This record gives sequence, structure tokens and C-alpha cells, in this order.
Amino acid sequence: MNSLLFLVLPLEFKGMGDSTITADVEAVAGDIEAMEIRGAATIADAAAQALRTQAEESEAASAGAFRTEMRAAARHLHDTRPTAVSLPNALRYVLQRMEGATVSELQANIRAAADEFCHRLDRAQEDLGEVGANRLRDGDVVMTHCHSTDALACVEAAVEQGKDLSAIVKETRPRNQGHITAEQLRELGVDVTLIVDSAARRYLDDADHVLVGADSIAADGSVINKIGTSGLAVNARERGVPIMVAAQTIKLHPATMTGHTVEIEMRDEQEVVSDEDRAEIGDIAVENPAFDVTPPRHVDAIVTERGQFPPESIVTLMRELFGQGPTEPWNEE
Ligand code: RI2
Repeated sequence: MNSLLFLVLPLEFKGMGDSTITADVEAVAGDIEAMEIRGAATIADAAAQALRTQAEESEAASAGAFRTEMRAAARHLHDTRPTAVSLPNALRYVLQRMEGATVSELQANIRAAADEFCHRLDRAQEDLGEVGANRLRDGDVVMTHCHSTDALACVEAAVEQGKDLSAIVKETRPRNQGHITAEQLRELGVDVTLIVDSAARRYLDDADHVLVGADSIAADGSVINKIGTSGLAVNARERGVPIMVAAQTIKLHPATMTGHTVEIEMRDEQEVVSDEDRAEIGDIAVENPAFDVTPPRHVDAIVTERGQFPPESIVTLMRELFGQGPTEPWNEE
């Protein structure tokens, strides 16, 4: 995890109303927004740790003031990236355990909740990896898109089982996050071939699986993942290559059970084209959506720490985990 998470910064930032958001929460929020901290699981871990630090450094004079402060900190973190649902899921997990009559009781409970959350997150990824590894056979070739710690956990578990795997890694414009995947797969002992995104269809005939992560999973089984995933899935379907999505249950989007849609994050145009190049091209519009939606009919399996699910049945797991829908404890009075 990003070492910045554990820096204790002396400055404090005065937040909205009478609440005080610590410099650590400010720094984590800034890093999530700038994608210094990125990947749905890593974002969730960072957000839970930031709430823990907020609680520890709080100088609130009363339990009421403490609660207000925690909610303001959670709102501040919540507003950084709209698509990765792991962020509100992490904030909800911690804030729902904010019980106690005194500040020190509340602090202890937040600490315990954040620690438990991060522990569960690590455990979930390990368990998910074991499930995903069962889909991979010795000698298989996987094609990857972007960088996902959940997807890599499946490969790692398969390698630990003694399976020999190769990977075709899409570079994943605009931020080339495939380079991180390439490096980490190589470190696992996997043979890696890096390709540009537009070469994916040509190389699909050499792949046994498309393996991707997810930022959010909707109740109908749609997968919201890095831009380009849906096109890859359509091509893989056409070529008969199965598409496997590795996603811990923290990626399940509870609001989609009650009809809400997932907001797709639009990022800065400078990720796509430099100011200099843009000026040379002339007066053009640039769009930079970070994610797209792959419909369930283009996905073969969603692999979670609770087992493997056909996308259409993921809603049963969502109901079990979230009831009928989400709460927003950061907006409560
Ligand atoms: P893990 C990334 O998004 C990718 O879309 C990836 O599939 C997803 O996070 C999940 O990552 P971004 O945060 O939680 O880089 O599996 O925009 O690590």
C-alpha cells in the first residue's frame, strides 16, 4: 500500500462547519483523486485507514462533535472518485460501527472497525485468488486489461499451485496501467507479451481467458471496469474466449438494487493529449471516460471470495450482503 497513508502530517485542515478534517484525510483524498492511490481494493483500504487516523487524531470535545467530524471526513473521501463503489462500501463499514457514549469509546470502535475491514479485504483477495485459480489450467494464456490486484491474485494462486501461465497484457491507454500488470506478472514468473490496445483482437486467438478486475458490479451483473473492457469482451465473445472478472464483494454496488445507475468518472483531457499536441491539432473536443460498462451477456464468470457466480445471479449475493439497498451514514444527522 502507498506509504503516504501512514505519514502523520502536522497540519490540520478546517473542514465544513464545525468539523475538522485532518491533513492525513486531505492527503489520502488528494492521492485517490490524482490516482496516486488507485485500484478499487487499494482505495477501500486507504479510505478505511484514513478514517482510523481521523479518529485517532481527533480532538473533539464531545461524542456528538466526534461523530460530526467523522462524517465530514467520510464525505470528503467519498467525493474523490464516483465510480469505484469500494470507497463508499469501506466508509459505510467503518461508520456503521461508530458506537459509544464517549469519544474514547468511539475512537476504539472506529480503530477496531478499520482494522477488521482491512484484514477482511486482504483475506477476501486471497480467497478470491484460490477460486479464480481453479479456472486456470497449466499452460494457459490469459489476456489482461488495466491493472487489478484481484485479477493478479488469481494468477498468483495458480502459479503457487504449480501452473505455468503466460500473459498477453494490453497496455491500457490513457495511463498505461498495463505496464504495472506486466511488471507484476513478470515478477510472478509469468511469460509476458505487451501489446497496444488496438492489437487485442489479433491476439485473442492465442488466449485461453480474458481476465479483468472491476471497479463496480451492478445488480444485473453488468461489470464497470477500465475503459476498453467492454470492447475487449465483445471481441472475446466473438472469438469464443471466456471472460472472467475477478471482483471481491466490496465491488458490488448496492444502490443498483434500487434502480440507481453507476456514474462513470470523466477524467482530465491531459491524460489523453498534451496541451502542446492539442494546440497543434487545433480546436477539438477531447473526452476521457475512465470506465465503461460490460453487459452481463458478455461475461462468463464473476469470481469473488464467496465463490464463482454467473453475472445474472450476482444479485442474490448482493441481497444477502446488503439487504435491499445501501445506507449513507456520512450524510446522517
Ligand atoms: P483492484 C482499476 O481502476 C481498474 O479498472 C481495475 O480493474 C480496478 O481498478 C480494480 O482494481 P483505477 O482505480 O481492486 O486504476 O482489483 O482507475 O486492484
